[in-house]
Amino acid sequence: MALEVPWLFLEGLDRCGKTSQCRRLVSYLEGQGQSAELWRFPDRSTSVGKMISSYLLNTSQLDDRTIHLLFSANCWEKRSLMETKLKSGTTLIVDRYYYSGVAFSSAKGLDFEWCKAPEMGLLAPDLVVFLDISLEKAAERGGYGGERYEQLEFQRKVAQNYKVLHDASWKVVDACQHIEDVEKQLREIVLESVMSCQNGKPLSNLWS
Ligand code: 2DT
Repeated sequence: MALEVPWLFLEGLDRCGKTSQCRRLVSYLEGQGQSAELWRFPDRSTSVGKMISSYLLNTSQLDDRTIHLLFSANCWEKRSLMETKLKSGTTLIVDRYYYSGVAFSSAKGLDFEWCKAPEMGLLAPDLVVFLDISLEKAAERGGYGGERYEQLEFQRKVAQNYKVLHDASWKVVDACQHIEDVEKQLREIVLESVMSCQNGKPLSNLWS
C-alpha cells in the first residue's frame, strides 16, 4: 500500500497571512531536516493556470461554471505530481486547494454539491488549517488588489461559505494574532500531524 508523509493546506480570506505562513512553515520543516515544498492553487504557471490568471486579472471573461471547472482542472493536472512527491517523502504545504473552489464559486450562487463534484478523486489532505480573520481586520491590513474577487462584498459571501463548509476536522487558527504567534501555533499543529503519520499513512481521495 502506498504510504505518504503528512500534507496540509491552508485556507482563508485574502489578507489572512496564508502565503507568508506557508513560506514560514516550509522553511521550518526544512530546518528540521524534512523535505518540504510550498505549492499554491491556482498554479498560474500551467496553460490552464494562465487562463485562470487572465480571468482573475479581468482580461478575459468566462462563464461561472467554466471558470470553476478550470480551477478544478488546475488541481487535476497537478494530481499525479502531488502523488509522486508525497510517495517520495516530501511534505506539501499548499496555499489554497479545493475548499477555495467551493467557497469562491458558490459566492456567485453556484450550488455547493455541483462545485464539489469535479473534485471527487483528488488527493485528500491530512489536515486543513483555516486562518480565521474578520473582514474588518483583513481590510485594516491594506486595500485589496485589483483582482476580480478582491472586493469587500464578495469576500463577505466567501466568508459565509467558509462557515458553512467548516467541519470538525479543520484546525482553526486565529489569524488576528501577531504573525509569530500564528506561526508558533501552526508549527505545533504540523508537528502533531507529523507524529501521527510517523509510520506512514495511506493516500486517500476526496469525498470518499
Ligand atoms: P490567490 O490570490 O491565492 O492567488 O487566489 N480561487 C482559488 C477560486 O476561486 N477557486 C479555486 O479553486 C482556487 C484554488 C481564490 C486567487 C483567487 O482564486 C480563488 C482567490
